[in-house]
Amino acid sequence: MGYIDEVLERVKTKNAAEPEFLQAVEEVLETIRPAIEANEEKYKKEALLERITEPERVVRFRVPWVDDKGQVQVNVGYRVQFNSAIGPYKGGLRFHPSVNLGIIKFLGFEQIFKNSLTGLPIGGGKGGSDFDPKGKSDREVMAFCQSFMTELCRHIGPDTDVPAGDIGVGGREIGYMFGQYKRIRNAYEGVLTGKGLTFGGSLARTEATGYGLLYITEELMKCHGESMEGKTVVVSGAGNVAIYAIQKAHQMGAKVVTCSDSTGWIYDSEGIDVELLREVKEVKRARLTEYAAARKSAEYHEGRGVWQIKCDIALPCATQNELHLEDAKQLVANGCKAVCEGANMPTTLDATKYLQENGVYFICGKASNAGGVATSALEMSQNSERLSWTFEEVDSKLKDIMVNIYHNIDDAAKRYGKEGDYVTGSNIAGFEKVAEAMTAQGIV
Ligand code: NDP
Ligand code: 2IT
Repeated sequence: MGYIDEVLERVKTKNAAEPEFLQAVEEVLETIRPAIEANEEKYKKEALLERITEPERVVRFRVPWVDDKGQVQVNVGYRVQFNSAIGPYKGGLRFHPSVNLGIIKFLGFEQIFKNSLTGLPIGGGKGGSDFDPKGKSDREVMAFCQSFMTELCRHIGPDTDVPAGDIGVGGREIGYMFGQYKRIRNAYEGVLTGKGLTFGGSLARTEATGYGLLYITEELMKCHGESMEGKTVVVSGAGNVAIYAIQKAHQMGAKVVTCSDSTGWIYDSEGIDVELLREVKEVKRARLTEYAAARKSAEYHEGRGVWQIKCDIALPCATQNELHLEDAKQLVANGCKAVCEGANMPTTLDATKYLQENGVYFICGKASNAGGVATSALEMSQNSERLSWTFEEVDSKLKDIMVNIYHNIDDAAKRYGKEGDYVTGSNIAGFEKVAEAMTAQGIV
């Protein structure tokens, strides 16, 4: 058995109850095979793959808080500090009832390679809780965030680990957590990103993941002799990533006809009205039924279904494993040309394979959604120099980063004779930098 297969077996045995983590590891290890085989003896002696698949540190803690009825509630908090070879741990916090250690580990593992692809000095980490912000009052959310940070603040710092948002964590939650960190540590520092603009946040961070997704999609299309103009786009999700992906797609002359949330989805033949969507989701925190009620051209459907709509480009922007093999078949049958992931691991492994084998250009999340964390790293730079850059400055850096990522993953795929396989290209390009840094730093 070769080195990769030995490690894969061991990872599967040790983490048998963590299917999402195993899925993420399998995708990376299977595709970096040619890069590993070129240096197999060296990597095996250094146990590089055993080290890269084992988090440097996992913190799990109790989060007690009091609800509006005076009842004490208890949630679980996590921070997985996965790899600090190229910089301080960096990655979001997810608040969602489905959160468990395996999900946070998969996200932390992905983050190592994504952060490497940005070209910026950030390591990989992720955290969160099984707390559900849905239906909670602002006071309850604040009570939870303060309790969560009371424990988390011992483990993070601006040069150690810098969390940010993810599902269920946006500007409101980051604000409450920043306030509590500052109060306990008595330090005004850039320990979180995605902060409000009045207390150290960066312009364009809110938009960055969605905008970055469209910048890389546009570059992909351009390099295949196409433009975004006039394209029909299908988007899933209706949160931070989806909203700004839709906005930028429209600015580029495409028409986005769908979005979805955890209960249903919208088909809007006139194109999604972003301002209305923002009002429903960002301001009212309501369901998409309110969008449909306010707009004649919109149909609301319960359940899932956006991938059945005919499109040129599909952008999954909700959550992991939301695009299955049967969805991939439908997309191919409808003539879809490109799938670029805004969410983390939204496409199952068999769906990915099917899309690639049927000539659909496919860019995986660790490349295509890297604009969010890249802009977080730009927020860290601004905090360090105690200055704020203009929206245009940040946005133009973001665009350069995304275009560079496209060419780096394209080149890496070509170097290993896998032209057009952007999953292999992303994983190899992300891995090479981290592996070199780990080797140089000795056995740690
Ligand atoms: P939000 O919480 O802002 O939005 C998530 C959206 O997906 C919501 O509309 C939510 O529905 C919908 N959704 C549908 N099904 C599910 C489900 N099973 N679990 C959770 N959400 C579901 O999150 P983001 O937009 O920030 O994140 C979306 C994806 O993008 C995630 O995979 C995240 O990891 C990834 N990502 C986020 C980045 C960021 O900067 N925020 C950066 C890079 C990746 P509802 O409205 O009903 O809650
Ligand atoms: O998945 C991700 O890259 C994020 N949720 C953003 C992380 C960050 O640190 O901005």
